Amino acid sequence: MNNLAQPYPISPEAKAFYQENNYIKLKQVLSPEEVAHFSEVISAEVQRKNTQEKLIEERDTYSKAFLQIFNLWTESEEVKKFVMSKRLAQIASDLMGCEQVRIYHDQALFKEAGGGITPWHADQYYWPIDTNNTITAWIPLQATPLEMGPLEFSAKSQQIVFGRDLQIGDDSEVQIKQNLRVNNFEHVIEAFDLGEVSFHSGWVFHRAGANQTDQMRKVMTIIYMDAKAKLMNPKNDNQIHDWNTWCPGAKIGEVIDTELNPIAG
Ligand SMILES: O=C(O)CCC(=O)C(=O)O
Repeated sequence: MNNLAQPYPISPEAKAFYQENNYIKLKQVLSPEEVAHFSEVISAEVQRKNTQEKLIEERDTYSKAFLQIFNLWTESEEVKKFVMSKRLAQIASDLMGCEQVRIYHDQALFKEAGGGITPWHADQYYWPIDTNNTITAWIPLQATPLEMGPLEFSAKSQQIVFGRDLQIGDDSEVQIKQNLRVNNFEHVIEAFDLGEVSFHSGWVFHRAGANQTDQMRKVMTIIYMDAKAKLMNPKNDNQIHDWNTWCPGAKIGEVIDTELNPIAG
């Protein structure tokens, strides 16, 4: 069944839940056939583009967390259909309450068998974007039980400023974990059913556990921003890198409207 061409109604309750908690998990966004098809297509791209040669034991925490392959939509027409799909873009706009969304970039995040944790972090530390209306669709390409390292969220933690200046790594895992405990936010750790997709905002803190299974945890992610989002003056070197890589040519104070940032849907 072609779910991706159909709308996915977002109820006022679901939108309110997202606005309050800055994450949401939605079931049956993709049909089993779509998951199977895009798993095959995206896995082939990851295999083709992967340059990681080190054994897991020889890598640092960040590189143990996943194989990370970016902007597959620019290289494969089939992936482009997925990343530009109406359904995913409509969910992203409805949750954020904006008219349209643009692509910031996509990334496949494949946590290998025996792959390590993804440390606590907030994504927007990396992004020179002037709005909080940013959202990531985290799309597992199989059912994802707890042992495989599904995405975990600290509900409502977008309210916390501490940790927003930490890049992902050993230090962010320790410091953010400690601070979230003190603040007592709910730590949501749940499996994902086949076809289930989560959406989280740029400032909500999240992490993932290690992959303790002997299977790859295959995940595709799409980062969207409000179509009206503007480029801000970068606040750190990672944001300068992002500007040069994901929206080269965009101008500070102007809408991020480069060839790499089309309106999705
Ligand atoms: O897939 C993971 O392990 C982490 C994903 C993540 O942090 C994100 O998509 O923002």
